[in-house]
Amino acid sequence: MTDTTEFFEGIGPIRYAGPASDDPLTYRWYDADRVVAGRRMEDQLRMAVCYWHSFVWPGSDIFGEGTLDRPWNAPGLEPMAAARRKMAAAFEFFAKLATPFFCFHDRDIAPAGDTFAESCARLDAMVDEAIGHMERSGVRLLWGTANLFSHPRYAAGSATNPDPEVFAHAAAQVCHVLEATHRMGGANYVLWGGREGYDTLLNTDLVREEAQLARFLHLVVEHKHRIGFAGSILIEPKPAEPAKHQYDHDAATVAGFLARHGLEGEVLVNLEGNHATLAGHSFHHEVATAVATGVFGSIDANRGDPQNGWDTDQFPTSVEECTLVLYEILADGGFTTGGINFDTKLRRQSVARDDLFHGHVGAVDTMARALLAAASLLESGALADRKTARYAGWDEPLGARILGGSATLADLHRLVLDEELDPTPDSGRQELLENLVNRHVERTR
Ligand code: XUL
Ligand code: CO
Repeated sequence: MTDTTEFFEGIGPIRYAGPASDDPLTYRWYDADRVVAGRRMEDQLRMAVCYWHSFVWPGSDIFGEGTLDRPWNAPGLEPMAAARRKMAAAFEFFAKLATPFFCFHDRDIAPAGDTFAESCARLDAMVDEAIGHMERSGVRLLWGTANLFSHPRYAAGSATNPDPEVFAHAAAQVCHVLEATHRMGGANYVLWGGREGYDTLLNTDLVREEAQLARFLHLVVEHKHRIGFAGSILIEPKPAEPAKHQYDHDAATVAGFLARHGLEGEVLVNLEGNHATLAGHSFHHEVATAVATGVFGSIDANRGDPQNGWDTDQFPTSVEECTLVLYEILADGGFTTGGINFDTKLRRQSVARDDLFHGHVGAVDTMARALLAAASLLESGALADRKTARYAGWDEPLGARILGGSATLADLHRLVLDEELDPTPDSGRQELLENLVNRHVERTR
């Protein structure tokens, strides 16, 4: 039976109230029906709440236990009754926040059973429960994923495990969750490989592990086509944590891996802000690189903390940073199957139940305001015009000869000698361009 307790009494639904609103539980920028760059804001941003940090995580860290007020995680309940209660809380939250999507791992929504068969049966029952909630609330699934990192069997990796029986187990689990995602009408399926890497090279065969990972992805892609899943398969790059080194390090590494193994066009990336920081990149860099290499799919919008070097998964608050990210996405034509998942968690001291709303309301408004600034920047054409002018030489005869392959190294040697070529540097105008971006961020209403 579906739990009918109201967990967030007196809150929501969160409504648009305009930039002058001082009520912290209203949207000042997110106006779902407002058309921006040709689409409703809701359809342009495709925002999702993640199940795990918001409804599963109790506020524990490696030094301490849970701190958060999470009455849906009532101890002592039978595991499936507890799962139903947690799901009722989650869907109440999604509907009250009024964002269109959510994301989940199999283990977030259904407890593992004693056998693989029991785990599958429990997941199927909770998928049915979720479909009921989705039909009633209109909330949709941005992506599903399998947890291939918590169970001890995956300590040495799932696809990249030295034991093929573990590979088989991971394949069986992904097969089941991919089919569940399909049944729920999910727009994407994500693979995050936290354990696909190594802790020491002393016991690791890099050649074998790369071949195993490629084989695994081919199996997933084949199965996607077999069952008629129309969504995208996405890899979520991260350089480290929990593995010391993770194979899907960043967007460029994944693009190279896909090309090496004939997976181009079949697998895209889900890029996370905090993972970019951990890789020594900006979020902007990761998105621009994925667009440039043809692997862009979706994003997990969160941020790290410059004072520490781990995945803090904080709510996004920088309009400027998100403007640059959304500018690249809009310039590429906007999201197709992808969207914005808030893979965000509260601070451990944010113990009040409504802190979950404050975190998300701020994140939604940050993305909405960034969308307005990105659209204004794109519409002005200023950055694109500057880039076109900067590379104009490449459309002239010399550039065309070089890129067309008709000029040899020796030809260019002769050309520089004969014509005494002596190019003068042009200003890169970085400061002017940074100020231009800021003007769009400041003025957008
Ligand atoms: C871990 C992470 C995951 C993925 C889904 O850093 O980001 O939550 O988003 O497995
Ligand atoms: Co993530």
